[in-house]
Amino acid sequence: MSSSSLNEQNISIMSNFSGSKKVYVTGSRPDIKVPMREIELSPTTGTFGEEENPPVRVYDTSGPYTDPDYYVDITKGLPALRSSWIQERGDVEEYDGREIKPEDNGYKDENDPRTNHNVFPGLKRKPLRAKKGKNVTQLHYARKGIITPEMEFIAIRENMKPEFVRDEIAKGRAIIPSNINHPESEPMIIGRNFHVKINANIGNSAVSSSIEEEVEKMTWATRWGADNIMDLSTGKNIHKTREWIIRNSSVPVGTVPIYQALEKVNGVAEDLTWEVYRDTLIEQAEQGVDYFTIHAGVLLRYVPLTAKRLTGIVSRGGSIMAQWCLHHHKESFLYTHFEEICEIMKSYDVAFSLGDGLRPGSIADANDEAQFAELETLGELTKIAWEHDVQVMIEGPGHVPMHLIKENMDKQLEVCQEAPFYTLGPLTTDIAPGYDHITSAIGAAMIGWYGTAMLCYVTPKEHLGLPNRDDVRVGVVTYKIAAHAADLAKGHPGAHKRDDALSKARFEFRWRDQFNLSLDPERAIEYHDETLPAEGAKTAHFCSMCGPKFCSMRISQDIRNFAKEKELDTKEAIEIGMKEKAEQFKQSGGNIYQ
Ligand code: IRN
Ligand code: FE2
Repeated sequence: MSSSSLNEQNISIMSNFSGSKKVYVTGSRPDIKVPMREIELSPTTGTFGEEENPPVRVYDTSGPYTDPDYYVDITKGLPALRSSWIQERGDVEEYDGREIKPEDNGYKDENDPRTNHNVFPGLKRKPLRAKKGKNVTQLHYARKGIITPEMEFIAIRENMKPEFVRDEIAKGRAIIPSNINHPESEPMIIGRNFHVKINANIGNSAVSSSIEEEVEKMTWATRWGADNIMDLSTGKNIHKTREWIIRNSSVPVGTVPIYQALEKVNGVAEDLTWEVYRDTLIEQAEQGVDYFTIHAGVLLRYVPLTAKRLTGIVSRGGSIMAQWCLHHHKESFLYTHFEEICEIMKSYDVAFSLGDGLRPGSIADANDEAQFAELETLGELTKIAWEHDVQVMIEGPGHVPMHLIKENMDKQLEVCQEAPFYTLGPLTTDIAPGYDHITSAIGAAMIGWYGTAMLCYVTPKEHLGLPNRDDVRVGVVTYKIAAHAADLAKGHPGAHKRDDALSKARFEFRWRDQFNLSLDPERAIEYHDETLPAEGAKTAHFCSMCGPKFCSMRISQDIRNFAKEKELDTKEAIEIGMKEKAEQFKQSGGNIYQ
């Protein structure tokens, strides 16, 4: 595939949702421009005149793609919005970086034409790293009392005070994944006192999918509301795929570096070494990966605890490390070299996402000894990372029935000293392959309510295959529902505004506004139009669910108008109104099915 084919509109240029426009709120300096999506609403027209409905502003993850003034050229990548912030702090230096070797892309033969060293034609960039003795993490700055432009950006985005953002970071309760080599990213925060975030996993595998498709999945996922994406590519062209994704991603990008390290040793877990792994971390940090899943809690002595499980070890990274530990009968190099990993992390500001390699993979295995033993170790590692001022979040399960979910959250907060929790669902039952976005969104909503800061999406293809474009959309929207339901339950300030605006639009039969305010306006309109496609139906006072006569919303509106006209109080009006309705009903033949 050539780069030009990528430019020939294979990537669908992202359009904004109908009725929405992109707006920016400027901070204390002109280069802090926080994007928001503004949904315009039509006025309420009633029997008693017209009344304006103010536009609703919502959190916007779609990046410059939905800005009509932005010319998209994915071969050049996105503008480096954070570049000057990073440089101004005076803590970074450019350097030559690690030479990209053929095996970084999965090809052993240097003459293999697919080994394209010129990985990103539009950008000849030298990586940055911290100057000797410097630490460039947001946690380090926060602890020094500095409110960075990244923190101010987030304060505007979340409608919070900048000092509060700084304080939450300093306490380790929240993280800003923000590698200095990913200046294209729009700052976002993961912490339980902010909006609950969602992550979408994308990535090719040995059997399916191309670079173009992966870049498209990334822009597509963020259009629907993904706050983060993880590139879980395995197979060929890993380095190149990741470069394209990062250069075009306005959201933080996470990876699981052990996957690429395993490719470098031809998929033989026992051949992995600390050196191969360390080089992979540096390679990815230089590219700009914002957080690494590192399964450093899978200890040799925990592996036997999984022997009696119904589904053993289901984490990919966890099983690779378990195999290595058993084969060598040694403690994992991720654990023994943890401090060296911290040194790398703080030179680039890569955040830890401490992996749950022993998460339960079935309802039967939930909350078992292996799972909680690993969590203890993750708590211990959190302390070490914090000594280095490295940002940390903790990964969590998995498959957990509803009554066992709260224990997970409570334990995590205690053991990991309130470092943000990032969970995969959890799936609340095992019996619905094909619907695991739903089995898991139930658990995700619950654990989000209890305090999980980020939810890793699950698509309908979970356990069955690699998600395609539509699965990504369904997965993201499903998780936006879980995250928003949690925000409402936690009483996140302002979270209900969109609900209120949508309900008002629904009650007033402003169909267009109802669609535009919804998480998936395109699906809403499609379903509506399936039965009532005519333009007139967009203002009609009913839909095809109950038909014109039995619309409860219409009846209660009629009651209100009736009360106003006759100057009755609502109770009287309801009584009289109900009588009238009863008469109408009887006169029409009294058949509810007509
Ligand atoms: C999130 C919480 N627990 C696991 N995850 C995600 O699972 C993790 O961030 C990564 O995207 C994916 C891969 O995990 P394993 O199977 O390698 O552990
Ligand atoms: Fe599973």
